[in-house]
Amino acid sequence: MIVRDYHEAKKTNRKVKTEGWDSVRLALKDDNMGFSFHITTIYAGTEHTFHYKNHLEAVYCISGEGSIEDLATGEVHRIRPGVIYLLDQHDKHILKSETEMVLACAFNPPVTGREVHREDGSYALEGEAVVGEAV
Ligand code: 9YT
Repeated sequence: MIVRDYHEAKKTNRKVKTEGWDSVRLALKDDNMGFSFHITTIYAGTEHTFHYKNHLEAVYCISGEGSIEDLATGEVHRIRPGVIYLLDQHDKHILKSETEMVLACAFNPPVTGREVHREDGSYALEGEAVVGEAV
């Protein structure tokens, strides 16, 4: 059994931080769970284009308000506490926050902890060339 505390993990390199969001990786590939689990905080009033071409992702909103736009259809969905979105089609999307949003995220396959967002909004698969600075 593995037990971790978010409040401890966020003081370590499990926390990655960018200008618009931070994310604490509570479970990573080397935990051998078949998925990774993150608590992501999206800062208020920010907008992000993400496209996880190599991963499936589930995102559950714990707190905060915003929206997600499906870039394939133009459909916009409200995000508020209790809502989950499942990127079952590797859906390219824009996530917008009105207030700070705290999200619980699971990735399949699990991320290793070393990925950075590439310019196209995706994460590389393990072994693929990664261009950009580590966050
Ligand atoms: C909301 C969202 O897509 N979160 C993804 C996790 C975060 N970007 C991370 O841990 O890299």
